[in-house]
Amino acid sequence: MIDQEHDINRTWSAESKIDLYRQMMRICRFEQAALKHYNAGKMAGFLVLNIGQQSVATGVRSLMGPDDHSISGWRGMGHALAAGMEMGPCMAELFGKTNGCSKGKSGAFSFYAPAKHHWGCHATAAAQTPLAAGLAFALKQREIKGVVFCFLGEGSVNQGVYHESLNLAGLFGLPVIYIIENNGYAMGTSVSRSSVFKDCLARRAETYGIDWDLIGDADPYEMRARIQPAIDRAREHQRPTVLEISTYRYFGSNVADANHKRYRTPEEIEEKKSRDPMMLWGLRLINEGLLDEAGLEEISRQAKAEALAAVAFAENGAPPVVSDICSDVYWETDHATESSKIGRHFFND
Ligand SMILES: Cc1ncc(C[n+]2csc(CCOP(=O)(O)OP(=O)(O)O)c2C)c(N)n1
Repeated sequence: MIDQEHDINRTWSAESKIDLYRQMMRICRFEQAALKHYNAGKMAGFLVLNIGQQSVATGVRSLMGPDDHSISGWRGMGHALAAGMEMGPCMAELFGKTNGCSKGKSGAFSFYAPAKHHWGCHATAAAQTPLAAGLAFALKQREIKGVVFCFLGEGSVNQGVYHESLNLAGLFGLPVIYIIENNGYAMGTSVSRSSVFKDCLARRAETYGIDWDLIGDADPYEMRARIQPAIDRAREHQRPTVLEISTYRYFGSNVADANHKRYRTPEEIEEKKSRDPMMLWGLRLINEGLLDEAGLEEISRQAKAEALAAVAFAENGAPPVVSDICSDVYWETDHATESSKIGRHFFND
């Protein structure tokens, strides 16, 4: 079947197709603004950009339903924005301001939005994978037909905790989909120098009795048609899946990665940019008669204006005060529950 004629794409509305482009552009403009202000010394710590990979976060999000959840690794700003987090509180978080989404205490690694079913970006490689299994376990226990989407980089698949998570997901039958975003490099190490399974990391799932697939990031129709069976498997049969999506980041591992044009060539980066998924999707929308050049330009302009407003929101925020340093860190210290009083939070029954 041609991917475009897959049921999931035949029922995909024109507005949602345009929205996919809008979301990719929003991530791009947000991150460009963040980069500018990082370079101006407005932020501390890491800045980990998603630009180049936006079709993955947004393509997956376009398939998610109201009972579904997402969680991501350190390259997670795109997933958080795709989940519906507002740019202002996200930018303020990067600026370390109290109007940030986590009150400016942690930067991009605290882009959490539980109300939007997004369970944060996790800086420790693969730390999100057992959490995703736990979320999926909770859905199953509560008999909710939701799916947990867990994003991780290809460098994280060699962490032991990922394999423990796959084992439990396979054993317990958990509705979780692990999405390996294979951008070719973990920091400065190429996948061929870090993994024995060079051509297909997802295939390791077979060892755990878990289905898998290998997908490209350039054609949202194909991506959606290939992800949907994993969603059906999770929703209807409580079975996990591992999907590997080939993608590419244009910037370094983080913005302080000054050597990123040494471990890969500038020509390689330019070649990938010439097939940029967001650009290709824009052309596709024009070919399908859903937008014209001016329409694409307007979406870009709006995203840029939103990012600029987010910077102003961040600039106007107040810095944290020392007396708040311990608040909002542990839920228990801010909520005087019975278990908090006796100092025991687990195994109380
Ligand atoms: C347990 C652990 N070891 C080392 C690091 C340092 N570290 C930060 S990012 C990174 C590479 C991550 O690569 P990948 O999972 O492929 O994600 P990508 O950066 O490509 O999105 C490493 C090793 C870490 N965060 N956690």
